[in-house]
Amino acid sequence: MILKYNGPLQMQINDIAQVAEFMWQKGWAERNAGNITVNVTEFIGDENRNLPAITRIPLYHTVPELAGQYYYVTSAGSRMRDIARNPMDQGIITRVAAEGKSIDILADKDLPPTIELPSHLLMHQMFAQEAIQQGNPVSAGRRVVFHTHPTELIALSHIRELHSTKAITEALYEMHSEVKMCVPRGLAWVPYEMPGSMELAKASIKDLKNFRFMLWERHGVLGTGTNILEVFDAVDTLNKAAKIYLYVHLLRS
Ligand code: 2HA
Ligand code: ZN
Repeated sequence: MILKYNGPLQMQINDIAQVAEFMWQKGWAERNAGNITVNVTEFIGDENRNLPAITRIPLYHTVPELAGQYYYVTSAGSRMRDIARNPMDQGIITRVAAEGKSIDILADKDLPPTIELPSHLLMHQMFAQEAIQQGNPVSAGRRVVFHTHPTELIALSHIRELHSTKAITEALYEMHSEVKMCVPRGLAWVPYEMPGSMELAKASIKDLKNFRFMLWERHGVLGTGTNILEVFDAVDTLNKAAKIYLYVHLLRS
């Protein structure tokens, strides 16, 4: 059996491809930088629900709340510019198996998922708990985990005076009035942890309830939300404010 690309699922995959293209064009995706996971359960359709597993991958951290949820996941080492060209050649559709102890790769190819998958699933688990608490289905909550390397925001993460959620948020709000409307809760500050580590995931989880976006010191941004294009737009707006910050400080120096 193969995945059937119904309209809604295809549109989700098209949006992911478009965002991957934007990331590359903006210079936020050098080499294999960045990764994306999107909960596509609402779009999978009856025709794909029972696809057999190509491969089963055990999870060290079980995610029982996510059992039966479907995700698009970028593959390990994939380049955003390649995902843009062919998102199903560099990414996979997965389903979390019963009890949340493993994930099944369903389509199209047997590719290893991003090494960030355990940390992304930890975040999706938090979104699921959030949705369940509010009496909503898991897939109706935040669906997107998006990680990228926006140059100017990373540059700002080197400035010591900006090393707090309050300081970085206020600096960006002051630079560009649009940011407050687009990211009303602000940008959470996360001190340096090794890329890809569970320490980084755990440090991020702490603020994920209250914040949708976070700045990882000397590394990049993590964005979450319901729609990947909106998540991208918010990161783009944050990075524009960071760019203005750098211009203003250049002009003043
Ligand atoms: O997946 O950006 O932080 C590549 C990365 C790791
Ligand atoms: Zn990264």
